[in-house]
Amino acid sequence: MEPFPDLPGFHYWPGRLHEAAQASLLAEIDTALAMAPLYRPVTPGGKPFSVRMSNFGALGWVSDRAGYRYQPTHPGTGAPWPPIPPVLLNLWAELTGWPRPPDACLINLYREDARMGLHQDRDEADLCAPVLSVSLGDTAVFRIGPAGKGPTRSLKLASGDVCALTGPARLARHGIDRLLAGSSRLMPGGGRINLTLRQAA
Ligand code: MD6
Ligand code: FE
Repeated sequence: MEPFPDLPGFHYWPGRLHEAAQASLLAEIDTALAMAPLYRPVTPGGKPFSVRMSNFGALGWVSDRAGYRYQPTHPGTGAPWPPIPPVLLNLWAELTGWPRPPDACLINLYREDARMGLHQDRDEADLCAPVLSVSLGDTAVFRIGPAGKGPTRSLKLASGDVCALTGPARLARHGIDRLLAGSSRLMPGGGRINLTLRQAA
């Protein structure tokens, strides 16, 4: 569905992953994170993100004093990122219909007080390819508005919800205002994981 008629290209599939699928995806993420540990990046200005990050795929999104970019290895371990789980590749193919598979999947972990400022996803080579987002764990207040001037509005993203920025909404400004702590029991200790699948190269 397109929840905002004035933001065509922003697609939303509430509850797309059922509970058992969420739990098995979380288990796959936990296994992969043992090889590619979550870390706290800094902005180019040197400010730590409140979110912790890692990646799946041939390329991973990183940020440090040198800027934002995609790179093939984990900045801490120097090892390649783990492969993107097949369930996510299948979801991409089914929901986006894009002819190429994603080569990057950013993993964002939010604990209770983490948030993500309004931004555009524009570090990818082809800004026509969609970005697909999967949410697990606590519900988040997601904010989205047009690429240029124009009002933002919010939408709650719950565990199992999937959304996509495509076509005219590909460069929409978006971010996470806050989590609704305790809204899901999926993750031990609470918190939220967001996965964003992209075609980076
Ligand atoms: C988040 N999401 O949900 C942050 N980016 O934690 C994003 O930054 C995002 O949801 C591109 C497309 C969809 C998204
Ligand atoms: Fe984003």
